[in-house]
Amino acid sequence: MAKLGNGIAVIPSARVRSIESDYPQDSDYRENNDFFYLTGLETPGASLVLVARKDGRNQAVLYLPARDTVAEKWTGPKLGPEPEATRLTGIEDVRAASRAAAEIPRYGAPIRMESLEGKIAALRLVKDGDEIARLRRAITITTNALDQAMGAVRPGMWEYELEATIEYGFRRHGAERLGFPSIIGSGPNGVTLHYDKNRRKMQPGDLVVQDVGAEFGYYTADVTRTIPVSGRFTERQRAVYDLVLATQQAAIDAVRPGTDLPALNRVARDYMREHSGNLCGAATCVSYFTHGLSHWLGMDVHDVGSFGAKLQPGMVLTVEPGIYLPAEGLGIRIEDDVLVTPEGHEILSSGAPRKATEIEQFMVHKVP
Ligand SMILES: [Mn+2]
Repeated sequence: MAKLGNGIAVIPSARVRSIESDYPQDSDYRENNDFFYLTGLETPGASLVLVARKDGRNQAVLYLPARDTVAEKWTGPKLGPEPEATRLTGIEDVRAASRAAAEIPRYGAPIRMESLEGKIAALRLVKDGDEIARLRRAITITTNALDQAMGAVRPGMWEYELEATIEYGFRRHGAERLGFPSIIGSGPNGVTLHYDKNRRKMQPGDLVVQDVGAEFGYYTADVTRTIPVSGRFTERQRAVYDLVLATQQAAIDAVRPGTDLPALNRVARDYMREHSGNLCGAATCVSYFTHGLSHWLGMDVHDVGSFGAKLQPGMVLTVEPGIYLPAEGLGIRIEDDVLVTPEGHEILSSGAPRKATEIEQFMVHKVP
């Protein structure tokens, strides 16, 4: 309401997708993030109306579709415009959605229209305790699944088998869905940043890039671990891996209130440039670090919020340097999820080992 000042916001819920006409990944309903952020509800056909007035007589109205007993025989009970909705949301004024079209124009004559996206994005950028608890849960589910994957991976396994192992771990521990399609890129597929076909048979000596995230309570993790399929890095793989890891650590060390994502990106690239030696040939390895270092993380994997915003406690970002050498079929990315705290930062995804020796120790007893 404070961000609106004087105006009316209409936030519709998401529509139900059709498996025939939309070809969704799956047929479940996922709520519009901004609607969920403001209401905590999953209700197709609903709208939230916020009316902010200069005199402070603010109004919040939740429009919910009437219950349909015939439809409920197929898809189960739904929340209707009744007192239960007030109890769940804290919104006193709940009305039937059939009234919305006639009533919304009466809240006031619009002088100009603008998108609400930026205003809600600014709110979503700084997470509260409940949001951070959801993120922690999503991230713990993800790192546990990556630990399982480390125990399961072996030469001869297909990428999709490793994908299935990880996603089984997600679902088994309560994740509602994936935050994004799982990237399981072995050998040469590791250099394709968003490779998600996952159809190659993994070979002895390969590395496999696993970039995955469980979604829990509408918040998603985004963690990448690159591991040797045979359980040990080659000397060459280890040298490149250690540079990516040290670059990531330099950037993570710089995360604190007051800095920003462009500054962290510079820290990472400066570090990698200075420590490349001749590891990547004539050019420095920065030439093969072909994506950004960080993005915001939250309800969306690439969460909303201004890229240039100054870091403050409660923001959550990824730190994910990589080096991709197509000529060698060698791709390495390490990605962690980092919470900005008053003192500096906390790595939320430290449940999955990152150091090469820790990964090898973890795998040594599990790989035949
Ligand atoms: Mn990411």
